[in-house]
Amino acid sequence: DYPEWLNVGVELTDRMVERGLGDRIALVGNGRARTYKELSDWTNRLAHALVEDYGIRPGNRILIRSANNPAMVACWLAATKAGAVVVNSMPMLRVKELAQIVDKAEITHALCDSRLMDELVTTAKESAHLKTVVSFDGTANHDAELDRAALTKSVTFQAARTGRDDVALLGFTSGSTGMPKATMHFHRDLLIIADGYAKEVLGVTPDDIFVGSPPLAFTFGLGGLAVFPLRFGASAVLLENASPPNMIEIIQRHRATICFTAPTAYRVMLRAMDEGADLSSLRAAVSAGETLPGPVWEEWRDKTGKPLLDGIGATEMLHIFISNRLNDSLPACTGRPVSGYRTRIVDENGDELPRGELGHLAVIGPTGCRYLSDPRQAEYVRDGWNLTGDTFWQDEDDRFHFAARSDDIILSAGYNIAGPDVEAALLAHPDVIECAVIGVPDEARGQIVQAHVVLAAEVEADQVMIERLQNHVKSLIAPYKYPRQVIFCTELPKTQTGKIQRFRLKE
Ligand code: 3SK
Repeated sequence: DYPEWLNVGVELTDRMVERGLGDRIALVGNGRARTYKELSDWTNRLAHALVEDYGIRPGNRILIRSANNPAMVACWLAATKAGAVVVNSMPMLRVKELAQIVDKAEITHALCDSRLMDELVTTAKESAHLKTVVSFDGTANHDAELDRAALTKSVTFQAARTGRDDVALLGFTSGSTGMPKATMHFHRDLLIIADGYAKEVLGVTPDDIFVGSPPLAFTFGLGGLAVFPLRFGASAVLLENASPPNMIEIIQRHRATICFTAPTAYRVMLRAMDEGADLSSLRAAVSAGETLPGPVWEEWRDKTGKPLLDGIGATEMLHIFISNRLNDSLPACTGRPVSGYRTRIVDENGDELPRGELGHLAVIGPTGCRYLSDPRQAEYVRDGWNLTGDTFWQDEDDRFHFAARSDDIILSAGYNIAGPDVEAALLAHPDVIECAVIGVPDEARGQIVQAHVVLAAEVEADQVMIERLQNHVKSLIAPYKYPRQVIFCTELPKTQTGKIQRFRLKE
């Protein structure tokens, strides 16, 4: 039940000041902390500049290019207050990828961290749509074009009269297939994910301090590191460098209470705890974006006494829609739907399958799925149900269990093998840092299991190690699942949001 006229930029800033939270810290980053009152004033000044100096009007599509820092959040909120439709993008994107986004979303204006201008200026030169690129200062100095324009503006701003169902955000899928899709999200969607997942699953309060690694350009990061803290008067520490060692240092320094990151980083945190790192301030640790192996969940619970909260989300649905709960969590299990979402397991025809059977995960809910002018809408959304591309099964207790991305089920000698089962077994070996499992064609078996493994630095990558890993897998899971081929590598191909690109290993 949200009011008909709603602007999420206002809700996350000015409204918090009205609620008496103005003196609390909202955002920390690049050596400075900003209160809610400062964030409200800052975003209002920026919004004036966007409207008065750069001609931004409701409905204009704006791209923001930055690493995670408070200035990026301020630009996003200011553009939203002005009624623009925002696409957040990552610093790693190059001209080709930027041009795809600019074309698809018909971007007219871009706000860019002054340290990252080159690629965007080149993109604008070649674009029929993008005409205005404005720099902002992502450091704490406030000394770039937009900052200077905002300096003298008023700290009050009459936000655009946006409807709750007006589009506020375009989320681009990570494009693991090379053809990114844009998903449309309304002003109300950004509140729904906070009032659903963040309230119900995390129980966020103003005393929480958020930290994490996903880029704000990825809706996992925008929710977890901006919308969730700001909706509840909590604080977020934003890191331009969110490498696991940096995150560990920041968690300890700020006594962070909620962390959003991926399983690989949690594995590094576990090793750091062995070396004495104190992560006891974390009351909730959210893992998504990749499968969380059962052994990592177990070790985390043993060391911290708390569960690692695995969940599945999608840019299409804006955020996490199935999740474990702090008091209801199991290893190798994704949990139950978040309030407001319904999920089911279906066959190729969209018919629901009985409990225990593997099938395609379908989800329906208030936040999606609406692709921006894309014929693939009909392929991925049937009768309102979004087919996520994941293979899952549901147990008798209504919990959902991930098997594999539907493309990653391996059919070998009549067996269905879920690549993530083999990966979890390999990851339980102390010498394995990361791995990815795929099926490769084989004359006798149809497909065989091939593992790509990154070993710890000091370990010899030889035939003895291959056999050791194969025997290790056979000792943990059904022997027919063992990797008949093991390839050692120094790193795995990943999307810019950190997902392993198994399709590139297949290529
Ligand atoms: O894993 C994802 O793709 C995702 C996307 C958006 C929000 C949350 C998640 C986990």
